[in-house]
Amino acid sequence: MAVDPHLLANAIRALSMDAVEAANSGHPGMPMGMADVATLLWTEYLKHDPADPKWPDRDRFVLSAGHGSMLIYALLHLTGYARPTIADIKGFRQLGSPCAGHPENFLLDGVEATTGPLGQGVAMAVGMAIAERHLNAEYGDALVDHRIWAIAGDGCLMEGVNHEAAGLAGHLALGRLTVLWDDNKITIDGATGLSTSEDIEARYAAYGWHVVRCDGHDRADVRRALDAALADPRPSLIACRTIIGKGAPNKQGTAATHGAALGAEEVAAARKELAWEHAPFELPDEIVEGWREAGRRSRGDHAAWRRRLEASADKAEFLRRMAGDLPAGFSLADYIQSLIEAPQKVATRKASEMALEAINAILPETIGGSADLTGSNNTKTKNQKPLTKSDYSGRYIYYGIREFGMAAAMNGMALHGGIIPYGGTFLVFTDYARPAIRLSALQQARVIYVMTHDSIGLGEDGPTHQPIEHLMSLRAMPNLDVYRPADVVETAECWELALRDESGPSVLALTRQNLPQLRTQPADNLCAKGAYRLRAAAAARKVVLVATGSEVELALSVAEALEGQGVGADVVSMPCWERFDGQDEAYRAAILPEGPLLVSIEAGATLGWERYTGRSGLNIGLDRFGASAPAGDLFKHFGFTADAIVPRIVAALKD
Ligand SMILES: Cc1ncc(C[n+]2csc(CCOP(=O)(O)OP(=O)(O)O)c2C)c(N)n1
Ligand SMILES: [Mg+2]
Repeated sequence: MAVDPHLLANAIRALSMDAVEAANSGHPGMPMGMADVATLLWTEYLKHDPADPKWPDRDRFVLSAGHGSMLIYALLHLTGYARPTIADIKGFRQLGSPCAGHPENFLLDGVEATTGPLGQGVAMAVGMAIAERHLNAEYGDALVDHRIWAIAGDGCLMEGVNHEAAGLAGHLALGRLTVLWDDNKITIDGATGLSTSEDIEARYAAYGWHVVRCDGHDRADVRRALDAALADPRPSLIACRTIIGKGAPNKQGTAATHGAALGAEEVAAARKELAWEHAPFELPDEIVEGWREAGRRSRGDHAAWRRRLEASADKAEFLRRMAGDLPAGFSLADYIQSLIEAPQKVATRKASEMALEAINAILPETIGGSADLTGSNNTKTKNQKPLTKSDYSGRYIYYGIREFGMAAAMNGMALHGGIIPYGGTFLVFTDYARPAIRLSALQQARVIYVMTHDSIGLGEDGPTHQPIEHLMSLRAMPNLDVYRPADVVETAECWELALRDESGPSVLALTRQNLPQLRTQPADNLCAKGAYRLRAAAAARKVVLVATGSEVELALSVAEALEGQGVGADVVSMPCWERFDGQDEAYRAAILPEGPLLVSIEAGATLGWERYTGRSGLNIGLDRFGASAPAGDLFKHFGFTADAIVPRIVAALKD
């Protein structure tokens, strides 16, 4: 016999308030307010199989309002996922429990995205919806035919990124996407009326979305809205009018329920109000069985899908792509060999395009794009046609001027699986995308950022466009590999490393200006070690020059000049700090030995180079904003010439 849906929803409410109470920390209001909507969604609409949480054709559910994390922990537990267990939930927000403060994708199956930074969940859901349609275009309905659901709060729909993401979703007509808005008219500071009076429904309609409203506590009305969303070809926003903290009789409807334990007294009152007589964390068998039964709902769909997969000629390739494995034997060696045979003097942004020509021809899983700088970022290759609402099979996305939205969408694509997304803008605008880059890193998502115009070398556009602190600030981010290749060969090597790194994002910092090919001998991937000796001192070694990107060429000319004065100088190219730091002590000491004067040269903030050069080393960089002028004039003006640098080194050697 079917269990009363109110009881199912109250199980979410009870678990949420009890877990927050036990932790004396967390957000009971949102899960209690959205319990009814989520119950209907998860018991009748969401296609998933708790016995196989990675089933590729499952629906994706994103809790964009990540502070309501107890909602998803309760849903996963109740529908029968192996984790979280009740013990995990009892450990909510404590060390060792997968029930972290906010949901983290790598801690629990069924948590498709790490959320909490408001707005980004919606934007990642847009990326997932792009991935779904793209893979559907490639593999057909038999293998790819699912939906993306997101729950967003008032906060998600205030954040700027929701504008970028919703604009893109409307433009691409991503009808598989449904955003359920927890329209409770409350945020932390109080009523939403304190800070906003916009018409969100009109705004979403203007983006080209289907918009429908319902009473989030009236099951029939929520069903009507969900059915309307399913029937409409556009992305849907469902405004669910809810009462935050519903069930807590004295606090519901107020900000007091948003982000604090309700307190023993109010929890007791809520138990009475909900007629929930069970002790904390105790769930009656009949309610658990009701939920488990709902969790088994899609088993038949799953089995039918498995049969279609077995019968599909695409099986092996589809599974390879969904697993994130590169094709067996993937390598850029032939392309790199062609460079050794016929050296090229090109900007590294152009070198990136050349590498991509080779990559995109052999990796069908790449989807490129740019935030309206395609011709400057060199992100589009000849074989890429645009991904549009009339042809989702395209492998190039015109993201428009939406850096944050682009980066978040790329996270969504990478998390969905089957796709390796890369996208470009100017390096200086990583600031616009940074919150999503941070989530790429935290979520261990393979997203490749093609960031061009990487220094004052971009020239006349001036200081607004010239990155200074960007390389260093990106290097400060955990689990992000920052590459700054010095020539066409290093660029290809760095691309290969970025593609091979399944468990994290990479930034490729690339030049606008041409650079000579410095690597002319066949070799293994030297960038893999992060830094390597490009030139060994001829005279007795007194100096080791460490440089990145466009300044490696300069370092070579400085070394030549020093050698002319009888001063032996190594040149170390260091395209990737993170990789170098991962080498053993012997390798690091061989490349950056004790004794010689260590000199860093990079046209950006010097902060941090001391870790390699020591306190007595010399750090040549730029700790002020740039200026508008041709690149050559700027390098001269700011002292990035051998004539300016050699005397500084000679003086330092005398100290
Ligand atoms: C980018 C970002 N800014 C601020 C916060 C802190 N924060 C968490 S929840 C919240 C209020 C969100 O209001 P709403 O989405 O309406 O959630 P509700 O109170 O209804 O649960 C804020 C400001 C955050 N998590 N992310
Ligand atoms: Mg709210």
